Amino acid sequence: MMQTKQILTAFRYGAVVAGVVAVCETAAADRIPLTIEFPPPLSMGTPVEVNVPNLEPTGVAQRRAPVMVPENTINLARNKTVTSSDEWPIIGELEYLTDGIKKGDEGYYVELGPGLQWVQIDLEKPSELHAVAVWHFFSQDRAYHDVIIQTSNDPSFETGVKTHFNNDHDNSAGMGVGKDLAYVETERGRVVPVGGVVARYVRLYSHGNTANQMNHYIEVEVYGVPAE
Ligand SMILES: [Ca+2]
Ligand SMILES: [Ca+2]
Repeated sequence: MMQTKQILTAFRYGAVVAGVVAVCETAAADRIPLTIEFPPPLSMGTPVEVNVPNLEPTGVAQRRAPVMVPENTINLARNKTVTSSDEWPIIGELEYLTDGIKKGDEGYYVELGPGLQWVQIDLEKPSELHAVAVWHFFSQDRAYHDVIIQTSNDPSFETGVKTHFNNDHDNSAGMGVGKDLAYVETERGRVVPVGGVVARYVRLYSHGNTANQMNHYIEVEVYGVPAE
């Protein structure tokens, strides 16, 4: 009797494991490489030295494999509401972040005040998210300090916060030491995988850059599966 029970349990366990494996394989098979439309590069003029201790070597971003996403993934951030720690930008409007225009020229970026600032996008519904793409500014060689990308279902980011990217190597922003590298901005921005996290809000921090103390954004895209 005992033996039969054990065998049955083992059989059930095996069936469950096989089922899970099958589901995972299906999910992986349905994934496609995320396609992102990159704007044309801008001629940079005289190269400027970018001096930060944790800088990513040149060209690494270009060689990175695309993020694999479900087929029905779209940019959920398009035309969504943006708020910020700096409600009154120095140049431009917060709406520029989600207007779909990714040009590097004057007139297409918003400039926020100096110091640590954040921008936040309300996706309106908790959604399964796979990647966040950000373009700060790419008409000059520069790296932004303390780039931190988080998601949460709490608009105040006090609870349930997940950090997906953090290059604050000395914890000056107070959100923990970040292991990600600083990077020189290009027309390819930065695409950060967020692993299917379910969240309504996306928040991005920065603390000036290697050229000046200001914070800039041209566009932020949040790729995910639209909520039902
Ligand atoms: Ca824009
Ligand atoms: Ca720092």
